[in-house]
Amino acid sequence: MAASGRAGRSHSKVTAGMLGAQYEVTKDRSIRLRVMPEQSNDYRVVVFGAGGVGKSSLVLRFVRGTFKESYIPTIEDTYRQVISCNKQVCTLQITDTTGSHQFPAMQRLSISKGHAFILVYSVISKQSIAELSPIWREICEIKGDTSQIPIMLVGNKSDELSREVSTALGMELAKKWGCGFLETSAKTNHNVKELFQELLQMEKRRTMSLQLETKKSKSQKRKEKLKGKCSLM
Ligand SMILES: Nc1nc2c(ncn2[C@@H]2O[C@H](COP(=O)(O)OP(=O)(O)OP(=O)(O)O)[C@@H](O)[C@H]2O)c(=O)[nH]1
Ligand SMILES: [Mg+2]
Repeated sequence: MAASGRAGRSHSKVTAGMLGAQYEVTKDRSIRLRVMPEQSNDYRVVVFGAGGVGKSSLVLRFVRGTFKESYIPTIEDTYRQVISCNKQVCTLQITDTTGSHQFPAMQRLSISKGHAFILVYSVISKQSIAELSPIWREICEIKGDTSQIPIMLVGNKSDELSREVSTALGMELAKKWGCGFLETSAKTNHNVKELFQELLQMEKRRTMSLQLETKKSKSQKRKEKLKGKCSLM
């Protein structure tokens, strides 16, 4: 797919994260976008939500096990984890998006390429739950039938005491949208792994798990067999 520029004049190529897209800067300095073919053993999860609700914190807590009090707004980042899919090794690609609403074209592309979605609001901001509605509408518009798509609604910052959004309100919205629901805290690591586990379990077309089911080698099997037969004297 060529957005602009002429064929055969490519200068440099940059691969754009989970989208599998390549941007080519041509000699006349125009940018050409190429969407690469699907990588069948990739599973793409996209995280959406308003600025500052804790999208990056949740992803970093899950991927690296870390948490920072400081706030650096994101443009777009992609992280990769190896997981098990249909008893094979597969790559879980997590795209952490911007909360700034400045790049609607990027948002649409992320939705069309995404297999599953995490919609995050902050329990200390009523505004942040309201800001998810346009994203939800866009997912419905682009994907059509959302009943087959794993989607989790997430109320983050559950460790905070100054709540504006009750658990009941979050659950009600999730029921209305027909998606999963959890309250999390990236800060205290509450429900973070569970969030990704639940999302993968919602996928009906593949059997996915965060745990790798590796095949045991012959010598490992023999060792285990021997262990079973031995007893301590
Ligand atoms: N108390 C508390 N603070 C959190 C939690 N998660 C994130 N934060 C803080 O909230 C601020 C924003 O977090 P980010 O993860 O950068 O938010 P974001 O949604 O990625 O923001 P954008 O990239 O701008 O869209 C940071 O100061 C975090 O330390 C949480 O679970 N509890
Ligand atoms: Mg961020």
